Amino acid sequence: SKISLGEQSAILRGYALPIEQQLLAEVTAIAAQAPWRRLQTPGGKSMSVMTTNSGEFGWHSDSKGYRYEATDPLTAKPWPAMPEVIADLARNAAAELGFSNFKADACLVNCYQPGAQMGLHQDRDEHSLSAPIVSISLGLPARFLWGGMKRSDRPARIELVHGDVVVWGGVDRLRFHGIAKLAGGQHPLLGAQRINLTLRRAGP
Ligand code: MD3
Ligand code: FE
Repeated sequence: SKISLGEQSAILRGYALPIEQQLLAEVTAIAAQAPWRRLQTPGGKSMSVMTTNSGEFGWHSDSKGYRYEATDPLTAKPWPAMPEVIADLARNAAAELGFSNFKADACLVNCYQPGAQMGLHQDRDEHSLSAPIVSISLGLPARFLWGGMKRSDRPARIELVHGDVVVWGGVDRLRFHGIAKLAGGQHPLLGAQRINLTLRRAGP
C-alpha cells in the first residue's frame, strides 16, 4: 500500500519484502568489503549508528566535515559496487512516485542497535537536490521523525517497519528528518538491529 507523506513523498509498505533475503545478503557482502564504522561528526562526537556505503560515492563525516567520497577512507579502496538488485528496487520505487529513470550513485547503509538514533537534520550534501531519495528499512521497527522546513517545526512520528520503502522528492527533499532512539527487541531475520539503506544521487 502507498501511504502519502506529502506531494511527492510516500511510504510503500512492504515493497522490499519480496527480495528481503537478497538485500540482507548484499548488506553482508558490502560490510565484508567496507567494514561498519562509527563516523565522527565535525564537532568531534561519535555517531550512534554504524555506517558503510556502496556505489560510486559514499557518505563520510569527520573533523573536516560532511561529504561524499569516491574512496573509502578506512580501506583506501573504492566503495563496493552498488548491487543491481538495490539499484533496481530504488529505480522502481522512485517511478511509483513519478520520478522516472532514478539512477542512484550512492547507497548509504546505516545500522541501528537499541539506543541508537539520528537527530533532526536535512540532507544537503548532494550535488543536485532535484533527484529523489529512496530509503529501505530492514529489521527492528523505528519511529521516523518527519519535520518541516525549519529545525524548530515539530516533527510527525511515523513507524517504519521491515520491508518498508520510502520515497522523498520535490518540495519534501529538504525537510528536516531523523530517527528516534531505537527501542530494544528481536527481529526474526536481523536480531536486535535495524538496517536502513538510503539511495541517493550524490554526483552530477
Ligand atoms: C526525508 N537516514 O542517513 S531514512 C540519513 O533511517 C537518514 O537511517 C534515516 O536520514 C535512516 O541521512 C532516515 C532516509 C531519509 C533520507 C533523506 C530524506 C529521509 C529523508 C530527505 C528528506 C526527507
Ligand atoms: Fe537524512
